[in-house]
Amino acid sequence: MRTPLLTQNQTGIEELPIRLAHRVKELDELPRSLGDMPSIIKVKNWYAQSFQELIELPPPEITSELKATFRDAAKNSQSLPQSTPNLAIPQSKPTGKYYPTIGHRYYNNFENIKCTPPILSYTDSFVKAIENVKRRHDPVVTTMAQGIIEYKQHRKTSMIDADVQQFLDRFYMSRIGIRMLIGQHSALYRGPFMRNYVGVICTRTNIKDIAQDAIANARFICEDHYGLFRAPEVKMFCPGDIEFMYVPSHLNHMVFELLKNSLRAVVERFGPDYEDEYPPIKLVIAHGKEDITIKISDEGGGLPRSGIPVVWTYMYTTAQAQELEPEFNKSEFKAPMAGFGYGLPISRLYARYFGGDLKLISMEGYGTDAYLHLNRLSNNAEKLPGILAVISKQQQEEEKEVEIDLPRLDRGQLMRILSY
Ligand code: W6P
Repeated sequence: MRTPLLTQNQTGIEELPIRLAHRVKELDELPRSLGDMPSIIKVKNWYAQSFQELIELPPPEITSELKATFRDAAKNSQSLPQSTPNLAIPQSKPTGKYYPTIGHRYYNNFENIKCTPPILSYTDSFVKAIENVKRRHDPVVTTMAQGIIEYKQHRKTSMIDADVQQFLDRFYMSRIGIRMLIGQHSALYRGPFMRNYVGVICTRTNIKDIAQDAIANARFICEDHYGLFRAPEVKMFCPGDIEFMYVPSHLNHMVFELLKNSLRAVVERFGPDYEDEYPPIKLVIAHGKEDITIKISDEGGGLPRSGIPVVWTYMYTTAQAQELEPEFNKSEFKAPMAGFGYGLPISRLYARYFGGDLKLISMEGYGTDAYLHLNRLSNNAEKLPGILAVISKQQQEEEKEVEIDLPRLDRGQLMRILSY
């Protein structure tokens, strides 16, 4: 087996085949009653295929002449990392500027270096390969859900729901990590290169803007689904503009998911004919030294306390979807406003991925409060390898050389991020 050149920059992308291999092993070691389900096997094969594709990616041809060219260039330029494995420089970046990547810098004004076709085409084919992996794995969540349905229909053993729950929580968390890794690497290579962004991480994520966006989308989906003229109102309370480092798409996903649940509860409690009487949903944003919390409160009638754990389970939700929607199929699975779906447990995983959490507190007969706790990732940075970066604000505003620091994470957080 040839060793592929996976270490292109320090996004940790070289981890990818290892993670994929771990998932193959875990899927393979599931109790047979679950692991033998056709959909689970399908998913396992995707992971195996992706692993193989990466391992077999032909390495670039690096001639000794090329090596010498780079060595000379490294000598002439103090700041060029001596051991830069990142040989191919994306052509789309402006000349002469430093571009932040994680732990490395990209340069594209190597006057005396020609990025020879083999190297460029390797980097290119590498990014294409990982993007292809990402695309292949798009339907993993729905296919695993299908696998759980198959398992429930063929259940022969006493494997309890808690085991399935634990497995899926781990499995989906790992999926978030893998997709983050690919997304980050591909965004750093391909762009778009936007101000305040490092790959898919926005160093100045504006919660208010994201919440506003999620509110508009969730209300639109709600109106569409129930045929309403006006969905319940969502009142936002936000003390000014709060900016922090986060992955905007994750934040959007979570807030949107919570709002859909609240809107659904309100509309279903009062019925579609009482549009003018819906009590508004309240969205409160608070920030302190450590936490940023978003609370979403609805008066949708709430859940009994015994119903709360059920909201987080994967097995229950598939069962529900199946019973409530006889024509349930894959395409409907992701339908807007559909059931509890997998939206809540997966949103909680997104929150936990960066050290946050998602909690529900309900008053049966009245309504539900969802608390989305986000971690304020420290600017007071310590250099650590990883996939996160903080760019100091002043330096960025001055558009000077950008110093890249990594956020201070406690050991637990770091291990979590690095090990998924
Ligand atoms: C409900 C059930 C629920 C789940 C998640 C968020 C909000 C709500 N409201 O009634």
